[in-house]
Amino acid sequence: MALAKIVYASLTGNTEEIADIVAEALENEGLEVEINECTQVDADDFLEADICVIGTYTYDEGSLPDDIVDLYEELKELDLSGKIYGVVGSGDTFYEMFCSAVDDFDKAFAQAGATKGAESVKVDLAAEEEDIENLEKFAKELASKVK
Ligand code: FMN
Repeated sequence: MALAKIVYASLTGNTEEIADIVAEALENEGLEVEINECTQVDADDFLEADICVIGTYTYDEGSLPDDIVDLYEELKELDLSGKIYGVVGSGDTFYEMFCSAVDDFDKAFAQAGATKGAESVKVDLAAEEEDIENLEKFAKELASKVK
């Protein structure tokens, strides 16, 4: 069975909830899913996975969350060729750099040689019905790449 690994950073719970939605949707596609908060894992844990997913919020003026910076730096140095990746996250459209951390991780995975399996999903604060549909579609697309 293919393994999907989801790693997330979340301060107030929105991204954690988004990661949980993706996890459930991937399980429904028949994948084995491991989900961890970013301080509990190292980037090279992605080497065991077939599908690599990052969930991140965005902080001050488009910064990465402090908790996920180390993982970001490690990720860029890995060789993830042959892996499928996707990135999701929460931000706030009030800010100019809406969900820019999602784009940063998109570039980091590409730099590591992984293949993008689905367009990133950016959520304004907490996921609502339409976001949940987008996240489920995201998961389906990722799963279709390893079947
Ligand atoms: N969201 C953005 O999209 N871009 C930003 O630059 C940004 N800066 C923020 C700065 C501060 C001080 C705070 C409190 C929030 C900021 N946000 C920004 C919004 C958070 O990303 C948003 O609240 C998100 O839902 C938090 O996710 P979490 O619940 O998983 O922690």
